[in-house]
Amino acid sequence: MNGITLALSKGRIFDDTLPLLARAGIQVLEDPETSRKLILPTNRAELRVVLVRASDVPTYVEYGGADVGVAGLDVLLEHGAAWGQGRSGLYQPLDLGIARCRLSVATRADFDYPAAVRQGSRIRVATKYVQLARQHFADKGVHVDLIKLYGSMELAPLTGLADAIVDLVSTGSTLKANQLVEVERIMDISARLVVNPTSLKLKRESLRPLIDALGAAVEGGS
Ligand code: PRT
Ligand code: MG
Repeated sequence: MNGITLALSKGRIFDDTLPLLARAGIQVLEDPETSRKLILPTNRAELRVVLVRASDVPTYVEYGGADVGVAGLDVLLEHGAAWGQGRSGLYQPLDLGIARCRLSVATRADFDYPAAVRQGSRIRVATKYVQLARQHFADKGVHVDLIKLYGSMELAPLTGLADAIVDLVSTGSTLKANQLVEVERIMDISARLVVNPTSLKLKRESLRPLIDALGAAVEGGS
């Protein structure tokens, strides 16, 4: 593949990346919400966008299915932790400052999380982010049983599946609508640009200007 392939996920990553691309002079020529295509052309003949699941972006970029991608720090850290030594073979040149949220612990209002932590109780935690949750509670010296879920984490404390969840929060309205409270903030999250290191070497002449233009778009924005 001679041109550059950029991996994005549909939804907030795509929506928040578009304005940055626009500031870099790049337009995606098809709307993923109406098109069924998974490969979208841009106004730059050498640049195409592929649509993948948010959690598949690091995998695509790592194995060279895409040269560059945009992924949440949550996805990158969880992927890197699973990969080993807390890092993957991805070059991470830019914090794009988009799709901002935080990774937090939430419980039912009637669950006394500080007391459970203080007493050294074993807490059942449901999450999509098993690696990040394991690290967080290990650092705190809290004993947890982790339950892996793929979605609707908010349901777990309401049904008695778990005492707590580790999930992303942005406005807090999802937690509120489900009568859950955020009891601990684990880390701030934003989306990052990730680049395949081999692509950067072999396609430096086209990749470097793209990275620089996106960097300038981030600086110029806000
Ligand atoms: O849906 P799919 O399984 O394919 O992937 P995904 O859910 O990971 O994708 P997507 O598009 O939902 O999220 C992509 C990235 O956006 C995440 O990896 C985060 O880095 C970032 N992001 C930013 C968020 C949020 N904000 C966010 N609020 N991702 C998810 N949420 C969810 C959260 O999980 C919870 O269910 O929104 C809900 C809470 O939102 P509030 O506003 O009610 O607090
Ligand atoms: Mg989603």
